[in-house]
Amino acid sequence: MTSQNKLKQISKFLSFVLRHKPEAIDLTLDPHGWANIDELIDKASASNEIEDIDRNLIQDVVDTNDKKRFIISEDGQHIRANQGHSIHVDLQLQSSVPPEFLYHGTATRFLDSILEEGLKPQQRQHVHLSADKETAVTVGQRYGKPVILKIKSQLMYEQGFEFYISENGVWLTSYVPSKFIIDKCLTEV
Ligand code: HQG
Repeated sequence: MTSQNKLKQISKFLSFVLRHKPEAIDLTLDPHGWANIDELIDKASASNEIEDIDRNLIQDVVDTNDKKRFIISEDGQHIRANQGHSIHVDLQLQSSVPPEFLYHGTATRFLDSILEEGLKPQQRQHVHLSADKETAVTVGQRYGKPVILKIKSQLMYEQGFEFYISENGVWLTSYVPSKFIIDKCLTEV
C-alpha cells in the first residue's frame, strides 16, 4: 500500500473509533472525546480492524489530513476528532457569533424532506455548516447530485440558536428550521 493510501486508511479508522465506535476496539473515550494514544495503538493492534498502526503514522495523519480532522493534546498523550461525532462527547466549544450566512451542502434527493423538516443532525451530534460554498459542494457530493443551501445564520443566532466553530473551522449547530433556509438561493451545481 502506498503511504498516501496508508494514511487515508488510518484516517478512516481514526474517524471510525474516535467519532462513532470506540467500543469496536474496546477503547474508552473521556467525556470530551479524548483517547489515550498508547492505549489506542495497543487496542487497535490487538483488533482485526487495522494493521500496522503506530505513533509516527498517527502523527502524520494529524499533520497532513486534508480537513484537519484530528488533534493531539498539548502533552502529546491524547487524540480526538475535531468534529463529526455520532457518540455523545462534550468538545467544550465556545459559542460563537456566526456570519450573516452559512452554507450546507447536501444531495438533491434530500431537498424535499429538508425543506419540510429543517436540517437535522441525523446520526451526528450537530448539523455541519461551512462559511464557503466550495466546501459545501464537496460535502454535498458525498451523497449524490449536490445542492447548496444558504442559511440565515445571523438571524438564527439573534433568535437564540447557538453556533460553535470546531478546531478545524466547521460551523456547528443543533438544528436549522426550514424557515432559515433561503429557498430562492438553493443552488444546484
Ligand atoms: C441530510 C464530513 C433529509 C444532510 C463532511 C446530509 C462534513 C436530511 C445528511 C461532515 C435532513 C447527513 C458532516 C432532513 C439533514 N431530511 N435529509 N430533514 N436533515 N439531512 O454525513 O453534513 O469527511 O451526517 O443534508 O465533510 O453531510 O467525515 O452530515 O446530507 O463536514 O470529516 O442528512 O462529515 O466530514 O449526513 O457531513 P452527514 P454532512 P468528514
